Amino acid sequence: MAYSKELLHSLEEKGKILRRDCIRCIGVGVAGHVGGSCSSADLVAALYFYKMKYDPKNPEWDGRDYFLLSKGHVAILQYAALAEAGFFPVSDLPRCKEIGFYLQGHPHLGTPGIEAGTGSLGQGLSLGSGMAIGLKLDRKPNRVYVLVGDGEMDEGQIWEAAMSSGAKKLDNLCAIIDNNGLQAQGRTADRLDQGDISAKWRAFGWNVIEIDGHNMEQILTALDEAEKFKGKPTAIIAHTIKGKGISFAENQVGYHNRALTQEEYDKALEELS
Ligand SMILES: Cc1ncc(C[n+]2csc(CCOP(=O)(O)OP(=O)(O)O)c2C)c(N)n1
Repeated sequence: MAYSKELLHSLEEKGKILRRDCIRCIGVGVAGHVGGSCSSADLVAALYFYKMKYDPKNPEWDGRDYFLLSKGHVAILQYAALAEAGFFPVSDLPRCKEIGFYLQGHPHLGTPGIEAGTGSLGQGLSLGSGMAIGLKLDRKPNRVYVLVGDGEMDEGQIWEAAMSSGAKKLDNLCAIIDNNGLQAQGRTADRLDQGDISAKWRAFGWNVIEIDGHNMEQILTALDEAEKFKGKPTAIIAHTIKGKGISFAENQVGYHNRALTQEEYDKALEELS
């Protein structure tokens, strides 16, 4: 499908806005997940502002699609998307992680638009798989999207969920793998070499699409193809850059979860403006 330049540009801008919101959320002097938020920002922008159906005034709307942030440590990115979509005020974002506040360090039920508590890595795809089975049993057209980290794929539970979702032909389920090549303390390939991940997902019975996770046209094409594809769940392997959009954080493992100095904070916002 051909997408208009205006659409692609507005979604690329959304990606930048989400990154800026994340930086404001993190603030100065307190650790926050800069790297993994920025690598996933374009994917999340496309989901919330192009692909998914939802109603911010009625988060429990029966017709909604489901999004699960399996890499729950980048909760700020989902909060940014939900706020920009109108679920709650953008001005609440900097209060994230305040004790007792509805925006906590990891997603939890009770925050408008959050479908499940995540953050203990490895669990989101199992949750999404169960939701997809439930929707099929109810003969509903809603779709389920799960964002998984490449480091997170070291968790065995991901592969249990991949195997059962493939076997059950859950074509209403789409896993998006943020393949930024880094995890908390090093390169994913050095910690545990996962080999050819496309071949692995395919072997588990999935339709696999590989894209540049910062190319909006490729992202939209993949999401549309995934929706059309019948008989198998789809895994979108998105090749991304950790820290994308912030020069000093790009591809730097040190910015996985880092407290920014005032200078870094200002520079990040300037670069994303
Ligand atoms: C079960 C579990 N073990 C450890 C952690 C701590 N942890 C948080 S993020 C992270 C690295 C995740 O890497 P990746 O999935 O590649 O995330 P990204 O690089 O996209 O931020 C780890 C080990 C956790 N949240 N859950």
